[in-house]
Amino acid sequence: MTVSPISDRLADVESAVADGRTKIDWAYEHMPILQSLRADFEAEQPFAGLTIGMALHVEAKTAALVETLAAGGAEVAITGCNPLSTHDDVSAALDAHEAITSYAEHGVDETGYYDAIEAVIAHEPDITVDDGGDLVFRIHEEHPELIDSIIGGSEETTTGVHRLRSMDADDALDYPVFAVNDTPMKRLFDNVHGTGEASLSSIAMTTNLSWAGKTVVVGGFGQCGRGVARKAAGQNASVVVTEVDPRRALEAHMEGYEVLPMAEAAKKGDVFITTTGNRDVITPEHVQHMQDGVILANAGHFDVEIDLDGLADLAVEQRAVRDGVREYKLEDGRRINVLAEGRLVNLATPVSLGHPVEVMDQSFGIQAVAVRELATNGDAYDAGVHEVPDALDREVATIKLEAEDIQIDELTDEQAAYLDSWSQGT
Ligand code: RBV
Repeated sequence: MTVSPISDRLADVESAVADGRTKIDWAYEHMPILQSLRADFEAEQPFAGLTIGMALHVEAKTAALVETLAAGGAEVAITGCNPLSTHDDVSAALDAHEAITSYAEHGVDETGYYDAIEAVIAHEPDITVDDGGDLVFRIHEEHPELIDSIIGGSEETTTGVHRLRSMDADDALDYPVFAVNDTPMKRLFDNVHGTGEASLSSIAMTTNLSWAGKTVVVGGFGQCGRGVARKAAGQNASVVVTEVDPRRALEAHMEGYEVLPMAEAAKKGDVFITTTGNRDVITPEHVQHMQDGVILANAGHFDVEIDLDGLADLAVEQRAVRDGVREYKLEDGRRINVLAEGRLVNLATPVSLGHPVEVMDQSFGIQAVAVRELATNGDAYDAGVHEVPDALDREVATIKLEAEDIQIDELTDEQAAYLDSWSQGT
């Protein structure tokens, strides 16, 4: 089915556009990296004549990225990458821009979600920007005829990069895609601080409950898990970590967290937050061990980490107990509360705002330079997953340091020579 842009679907477009505009302006005001890149793009027009198709969480920071690309001459078509993370007013404000079409709408069902992905693809993008990989996968599955004219893509998140690498390993990825997630400027900030802060604040705002004195079980100790664990500990919670990788488990142990298998952690936790990127991290077997009133939340990209079907089978009753909280009542009376339908809690509760502006400025700064690299130098990259060139990561870091007025040292010639030489010992 064809989907029309969001503006055709809202009752009061004008007030939505005004509200969205206010949100975008606030975010952009705090995004010095995008401001700096936008000034360059306005002068150089690197995207003139190009169409960029995007599927990202459509909210204010993302909008600032989209407008930065449009300022560089791009036509942009965008939709969401999760049905619950879209802010309709921001989507409307984007759609009001003459070079931007936004199809994103909050709360669409699965059909509406994929129809909107199709609508973006119908713009025949030269470059794709994904968070989770849906555009790349859909194009490969349903529209392979477009691949020849696609310069390349970029991918925002761990799960998307993981999917792309599997595709690449199967020789099934037919255009180059930059792994934006894997850059230091993204991964060490957005994944750690962004996921940690936004997950905890979304859970706290949704439940109005305190972290202090709680036992928080963190599923997975990757970049996101360590952020969630660190911030929860910082809020005076006791933290338990579950892992499948022996080195990460040891790392969590050495950071001072208790490490347990989920079946054991299930008995102790008050709040469970999954960050693994894998399915079935919390299953009905785990739920059988849980205390009355526990809170289950997922911070991974897809809603597969908590087995909600299994939980529904186990429950004798279900009801909404607060906005964004669903209670599953078990036969023996215990209540299990699931936030945001098991979708990424940092973006998908009714009060979630996504990651803080500062970290998204970094991530989207990398997105912007990655897209610029494709537009200006795309021929240099073969089909497959590519690291973002380190020089681009440094460029974005340098802009940020300048904006923060932080000075650092430079290597002297002698130091540079020393680092390069293998003959200098004692
Ligand atoms: N993320 N986006 C936001 N626009 O508010 N918040 C988080 C936003 C991204 C983040 O970079 C992460 O990799 C991805 O969402 C998970 O879908």
